[in-house]
Amino acid sequence: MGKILFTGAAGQLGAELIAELRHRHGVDSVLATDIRAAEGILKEGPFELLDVTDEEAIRAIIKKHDISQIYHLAALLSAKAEKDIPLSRKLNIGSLHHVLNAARDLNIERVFWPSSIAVFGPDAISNGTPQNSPCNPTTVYGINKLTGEQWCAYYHRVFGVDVRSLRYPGLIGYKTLPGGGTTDYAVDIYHKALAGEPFSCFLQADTMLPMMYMEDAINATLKLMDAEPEKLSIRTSYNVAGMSFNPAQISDSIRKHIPDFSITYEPDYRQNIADSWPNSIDDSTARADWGWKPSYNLTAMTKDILEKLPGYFPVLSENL
Ligand code: AKB
Repeated sequence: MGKILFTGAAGQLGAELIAELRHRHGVDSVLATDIRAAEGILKEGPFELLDVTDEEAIRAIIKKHDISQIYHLAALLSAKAEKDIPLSRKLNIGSLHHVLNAARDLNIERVFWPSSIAVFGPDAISNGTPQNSPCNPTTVYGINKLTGEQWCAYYHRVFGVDVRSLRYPGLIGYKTLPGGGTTDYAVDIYHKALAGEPFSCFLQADTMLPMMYMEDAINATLKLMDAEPEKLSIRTSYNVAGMSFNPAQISDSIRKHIPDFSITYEPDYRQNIADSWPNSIDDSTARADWGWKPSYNLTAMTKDILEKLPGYFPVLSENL
């Protein structure tokens, strides 16, 4: 097998997936790339600067490093995408085309591309949203994700590109500080709680959203990428679920460890984005096809983060 290429490596998901894959296959087997210089663990292995809107630059890196798998994570998250439609199209959709074309032309064995629960809009069944629920997203980010899913399915069907995808819920980890997402409040809240500060939440207390602890997200991603191709009945993107909660419930779970923690609610434009997304997700197809099963609920995640975060110096990230 050749090397594994990551784009958007400095993001919330990239940094942790890279650490796990380097642990499994050796440091030199994973090439991290990002538009920003390497920080933190990304300095501990091969790294190149890469602007994924430059198709030739992607192809040059693939050839130079003998790449056989690609995790294409570079993207603007939902809140940022709403503020810059041209950049979000160029980055979230344009670069996906560059990667899919390169995968087709340069014999890449496998590609991973992240989708999101943002593909679902207000028409979707909001509790236990099924895999094939009507989508009709109303956000810039969701429109791009739904488009990207269809392109992945097309490249698989027509060109045989083995591209795989998950519809991630809000991802919660403590090793990076996400920037630009609607579900980011559920990461920031732990940092404020541990600093002994009150938290001002940009969503209302009862805004229920699907979420997933980073450990589960890493596990789901690598399980999907390791699955035999014949097992995969979905070539757009798989629903995956971890837990669902609202801001009031996560603050209650923190208060069990930090009784003085306080939260106030000041909803902004991100409330509309959150209101258009499901409350909870049905992931039975992922469970049946490749054995997906989450391990963390809200109680277990809060305990783990509050124990481990104090020893960490998270890096700011704006990709998935
Ligand atoms: C975001 O909030 O933009 C992301 C997502 C749900 O895709 N975390």
